Amino acid sequence: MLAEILQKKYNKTLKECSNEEIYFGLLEMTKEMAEKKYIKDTNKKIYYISAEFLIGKLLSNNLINLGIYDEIREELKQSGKSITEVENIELEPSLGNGGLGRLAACFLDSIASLGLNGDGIGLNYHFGLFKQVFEENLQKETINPWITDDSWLIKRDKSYRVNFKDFTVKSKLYDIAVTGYDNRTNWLHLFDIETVDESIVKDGISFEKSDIEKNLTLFLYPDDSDEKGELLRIYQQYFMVSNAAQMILEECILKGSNLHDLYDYAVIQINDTHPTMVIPELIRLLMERGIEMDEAIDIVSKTCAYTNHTILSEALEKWPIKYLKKVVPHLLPIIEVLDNKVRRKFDDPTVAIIDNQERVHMAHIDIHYGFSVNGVAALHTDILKQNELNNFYKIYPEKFNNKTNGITFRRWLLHCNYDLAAFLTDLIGDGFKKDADQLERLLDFKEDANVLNTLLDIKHRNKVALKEYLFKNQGIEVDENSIFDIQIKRLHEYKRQQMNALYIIHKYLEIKNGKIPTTPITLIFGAKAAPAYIIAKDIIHLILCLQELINNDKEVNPYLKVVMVENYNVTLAEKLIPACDISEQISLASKEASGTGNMKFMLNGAITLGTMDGANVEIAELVGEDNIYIFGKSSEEVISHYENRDYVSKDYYNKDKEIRQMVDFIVSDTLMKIGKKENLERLHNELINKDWFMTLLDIKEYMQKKEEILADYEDREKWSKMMLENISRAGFFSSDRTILEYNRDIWNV
Ligand code: GL7
Repeated sequence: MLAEILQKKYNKTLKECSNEEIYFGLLEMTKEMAEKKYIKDTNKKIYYISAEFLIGKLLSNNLINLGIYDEIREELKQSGKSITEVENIELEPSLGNGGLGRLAACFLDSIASLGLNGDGIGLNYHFGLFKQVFEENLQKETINPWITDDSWLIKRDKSYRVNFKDFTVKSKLYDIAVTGYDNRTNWLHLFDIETVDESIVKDGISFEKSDIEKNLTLFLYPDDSDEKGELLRIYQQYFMVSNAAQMILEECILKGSNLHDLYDYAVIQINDTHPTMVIPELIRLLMERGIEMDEAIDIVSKTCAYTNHTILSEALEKWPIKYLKKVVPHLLPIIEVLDNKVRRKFDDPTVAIIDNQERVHMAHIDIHYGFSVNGVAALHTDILKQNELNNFYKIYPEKFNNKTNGITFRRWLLHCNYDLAAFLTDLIGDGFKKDADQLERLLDFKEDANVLNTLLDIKHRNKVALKEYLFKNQGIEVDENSIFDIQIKRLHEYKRQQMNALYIIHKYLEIKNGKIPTTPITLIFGAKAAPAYIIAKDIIHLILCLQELINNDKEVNPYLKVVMVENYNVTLAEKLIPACDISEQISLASKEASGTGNMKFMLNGAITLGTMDGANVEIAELVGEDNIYIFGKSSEEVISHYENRDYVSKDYYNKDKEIRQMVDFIVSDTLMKIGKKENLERLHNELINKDWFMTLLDIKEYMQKKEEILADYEDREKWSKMMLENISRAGFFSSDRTILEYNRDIWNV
């Protein structure tokens, strides 16, 4: 079939075609096949509204889900072509930031793969988050264009008017097909406007923030450190939800809803607080269509459900009323009524929607006027109930529920680790592809030396593949016979990349003093820092300086290597995860709501070194303490330190020589020669005088555990058994399981 398409499109045989031509041929073919699998149904539909969808490249994923990956791979091979090289042509859509956006993408995949009727709704950011480049050991941001003339985007003949205070815009809709694994197609709806002007972006990622008609969908999370930036985010959010609300009502009416029964036709999942304005917007639209306010509120409350993804207060949005007045004054009377109702019912200012500083707490709207509130891992949901949202939990215990996150095994096993998937299929059949729990069958081979050795072999091959990829794409050299210790995730102090960096300093000094590791270690990082997050960028600077120092020191580099990959994204994750030995999940307990990288690593046979935080807790329960390396203070201890304000990092610094040595190395002559004084001094000072995420509290235990896991790596048999345990128990983290739970407890479609 591919051959025919290429013949028609280019008048060439497969052999004669370039990788680019093959890619565009496959794109056309896949889009057509996907569209045919769309089922127009009249039943209730899930609408997953999210500011981010970190979907990654789509070609292989779609070929797998349409059941033709192996066939195409073979066909290409016959003609001397490689699917991996064809894949390289595709640009990764840059529509997300981190775990929250990747989760949304996994969820869409599972919804379609389970045959459920459900679409995603978001925005079509032209330049995405940003593209990270390193210059002088610093992160610089540039645009990340990903939209080309011929892409996965399908332009639809659909448009809505969205009214802001001073002007109106007309939206236009693009769809991306979401193919289910051996199942139906759903859609990811991305809204945009025609007037966006890419040429206004100058000098990295700066642009005039007040010209909304030109900049509305340029970037995801534009810098909001000033008023114009905050206003732009409100414009974006309202644009997203107004389109969503209009589309949902239109679709429901077409299916036969009289709007009084909206919740029989639609359920809306609000992914974090960015889409919260959909609640007042829907109320407004229902009132415009003649429904009384009280009833409209009731209808919308029965239609909307909210997921909380973090307890970090910086991420719980609170919009000043004065800004909302400048952008969407028509929502304010509704928000005020919602607030009044709450105030009349509950004599507790902490649950009010509008606070005494005239700010609107978006999460409070969701909790009062949605029917479900869920956290994303067991520990996180407990913390919401018992601490962060305790006052709400006391009012609405029935609304709170947990939905532990998951990942799609199509992308994070079948696609990214083809050899492992093939080996598992030989061993236990292919039932696990649809029923992830069947991975447990692998446990029957726990004592089988051949199987254990093959797991080690596959890991080795993946390390070689990563080595080649990094060399070819980033000019980085690594040793496939070293231990690959990997930390890849957004850069944030709570994730504590700085703790890992301090450990590197410790190792470096040890080696300098003649203590040589048995097996060389390669520490790999990948992380973007938010452009306005100064300390996060200083941490990147520290890691890059250590990379330069260590990789150029002949005394040290045979045993220790530091690699920070540039512009970490889904594509890189797909190469890094299958090659990983040690998975770093070292957040300060209580702060990582779930984490999903931890699950991807486990599934691919990496061993976790982590704290009892987020979903690590559930991983530990599943694999047992012999198959995971846990350290650090518990979430209770951490929360009590915050409540009593009794953590003083300086005390840890003063009382421990080893800690002092590592921390002070940041401002040593050795490092200052390589790095920037201002950045290194600021970070040094932050660690000693603030250390808000308690690096120094856990670092000694971390170092101890790391020595333990590194030593255990030497026992290849023991290690391979741990790998097998981890892979076998990963079934629970399939997003199919998560989505079945959402559907059972929340959506009921
Ligand atoms: C996050 C959490 O930090 C992360 O722990 C979680 O796995 C993810 C998906 O639920 O959501 N919250 C958040 O704001 N981002 C996340 O990745 C960006």
